[in-house]
Amino acid sequence: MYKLISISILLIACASGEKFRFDNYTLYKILPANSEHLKTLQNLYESDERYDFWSDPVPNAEYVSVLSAPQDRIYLENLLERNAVPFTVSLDDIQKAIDKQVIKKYERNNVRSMQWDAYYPLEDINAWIDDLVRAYPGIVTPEIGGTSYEGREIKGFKISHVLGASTNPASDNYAGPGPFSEDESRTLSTYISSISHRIEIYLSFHSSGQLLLLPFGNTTEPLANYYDAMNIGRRAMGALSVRYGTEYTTGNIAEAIYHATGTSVDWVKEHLQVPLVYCYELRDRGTYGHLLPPEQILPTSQETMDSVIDLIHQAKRFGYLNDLHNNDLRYDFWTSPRPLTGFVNLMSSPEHRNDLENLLNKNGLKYTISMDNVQEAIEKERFKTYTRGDVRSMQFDAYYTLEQINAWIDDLARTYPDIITVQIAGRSYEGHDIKGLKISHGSGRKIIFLEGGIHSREWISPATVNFITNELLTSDDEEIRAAAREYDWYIFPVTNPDGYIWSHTQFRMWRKNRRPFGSNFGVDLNRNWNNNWLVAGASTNPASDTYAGPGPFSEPESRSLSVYIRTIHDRIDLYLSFHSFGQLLLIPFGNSTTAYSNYYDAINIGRRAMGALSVRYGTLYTTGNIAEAIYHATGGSIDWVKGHLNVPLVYCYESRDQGQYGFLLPEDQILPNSLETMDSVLEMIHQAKRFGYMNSNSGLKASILLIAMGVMSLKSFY
Ligand code: 0X9
Ligand code: ZN
Repeated sequence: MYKLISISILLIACASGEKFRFDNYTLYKILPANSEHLKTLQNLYESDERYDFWSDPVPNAEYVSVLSAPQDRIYLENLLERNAVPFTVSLDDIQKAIDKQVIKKYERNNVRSMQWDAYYPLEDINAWIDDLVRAYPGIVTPEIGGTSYEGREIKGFKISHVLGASTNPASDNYAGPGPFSEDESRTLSTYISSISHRIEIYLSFHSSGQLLLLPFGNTTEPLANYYDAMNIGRRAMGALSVRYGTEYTTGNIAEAIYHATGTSVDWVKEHLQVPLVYCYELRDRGTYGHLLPPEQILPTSQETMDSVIDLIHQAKRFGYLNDLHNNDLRYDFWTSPRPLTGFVNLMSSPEHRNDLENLLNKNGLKYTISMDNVQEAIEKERFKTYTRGDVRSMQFDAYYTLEQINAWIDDLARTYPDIITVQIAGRSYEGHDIKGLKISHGSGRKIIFLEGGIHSREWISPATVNFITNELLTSDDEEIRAAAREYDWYIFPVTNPDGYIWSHTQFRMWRKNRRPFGSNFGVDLNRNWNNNWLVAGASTNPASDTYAGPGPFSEPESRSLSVYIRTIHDRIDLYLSFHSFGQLLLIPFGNSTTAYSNYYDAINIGRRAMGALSVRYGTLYTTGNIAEAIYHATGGSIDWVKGHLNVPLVYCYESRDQGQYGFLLPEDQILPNSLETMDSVLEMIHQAKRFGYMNSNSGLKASILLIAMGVMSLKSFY
């Protein structure tokens, strides 16, 4: 957009190694009044390299800012006068304006020392970013958008609570030897793509001209949501004008400022289909141009901030920026929007299908229909009956009711009286036991805890947990027998009994418990635990499927289960929570990607275990932190177990599949899912030991011995 400084000047500057001085360089504000004037300026722009055009001679330009070297002034003024083009001199000697630009020093480790009426060097800005990250842990996280040609990081940060070129290298508009030929634009674009599915608004800040520009730079055609974007933009510029009366013009790039392609905003809009993309050309309108004086910095920033806030407000009014997942009750999200999996499953009733498809199309979201009629798949679900008193009648390729699972647990305790004791971890809202069992071959062992069925519609969860139980009791496999003997296993297949019953008898897709709230029912028991309760990914609306409840541990199920777990927590080495679906292995926490002490161990062990899971059928799981992998979601059981009880290894399985059947996983996949999961649990134990976890007493003795040897060798050293 800006034209070059004469080549000779640049050469002098580089050759001398000194900072170039602009003494007596003059800034002109030229005011073309007709097309003849414009032509004169356009000829000059295209053919004369001596002048630096700070703004372009575009049709309808109110003014054109041009910088001239002292020796070229006379030629310019003569040309303008000869052609009767009106002009004024804005700055007689721009070096004086440059000298006035106070560069303040940022005081390290003190984010409050940053001033808003000064310019800062890169070093200070980067130091300030680092300090922000430290000053706002969990809110501000550093982001590296790539690397510059000279090897500098393109540093940025994320704030989160829960987007007329030249082929002449001498030109200021030189587009480079090819698209993304430059490290800065290429690496930054790669970075932006990586988060693009979550970008709703992309703002690019430039100066000057007081313009708010919309893509594209080569066409004025109203593409995509052009009129929405224009409408939102103009309203926001109204908000910008309130404070100081600064007037901005909102328009399409090609229309407002000449054709210019290859810009960031065009790419972000076209390739990433970000809904709202704007380019600000900040103050002023040619008086100072790029040398905006310090006393205008703060006012410019303030009015811009006003407009950004209004942009968000208006965008919401026009149906953008809506967190459909936690706000729109018309759709049943079978999975939350998860960055790592790249898909979201949701179920729509017939009457809301059109609205949904329109919304998706409008935002350029691709989709397929996995199931046209969910009821048909529900009717295909077959049940087997468990014969009381006969533990062998339990099948592992079928789903069972709560009654049958509980009867089987009681029968197991009678069949294996020496090693099994029935455990009751409290009662549900409707008074059902939260029934589980303990498998123990002796006292004092470390505990592996299995939590199933906290979300009632995820039927594969209790089925898998029951399979593992059976394996621990009946398998001939040496590794399984050893695992059964080495640890105390505490197993609760259905931790949300009321919901589970409801999903069998009334509503197959029920997720929460069944406590009534007015005309609504149920709290999401995996949002009700007292760890960052209601911080992110949860709802305050009892009608929502992610309702967090009236308070942390407000629900009898989560409260009593947590009390129960606390009584044995110091022996728990591994806690596994079973959900479906999506094929993920998740680690805490639901609102932060900050690496806690054994974060990398947990990822390392988890990924190796998922390698083992994939052996049997090639099923692939992704291992990651909850906040990163599945969106922010707090108040979940594993976060509390890790955060409050400091259990070393804590994982959440999201079992099969990846959205083909979702919660309606067909019977012929139950056993395969259970088998591969069992493989992974064994590998998890194996890897955990290699990393120094889950070691029974013999392991402890070995490390004491090692320390003793260390002390002895130190002594001999001195
Ligand atoms: O959102 C959830 O509760 C789980 N996903 S699901 O689709 N089964 O509902 C993930 C739980 C992850 N753990 C925590 N958020 N603590
Ligand atoms: Zn779940």
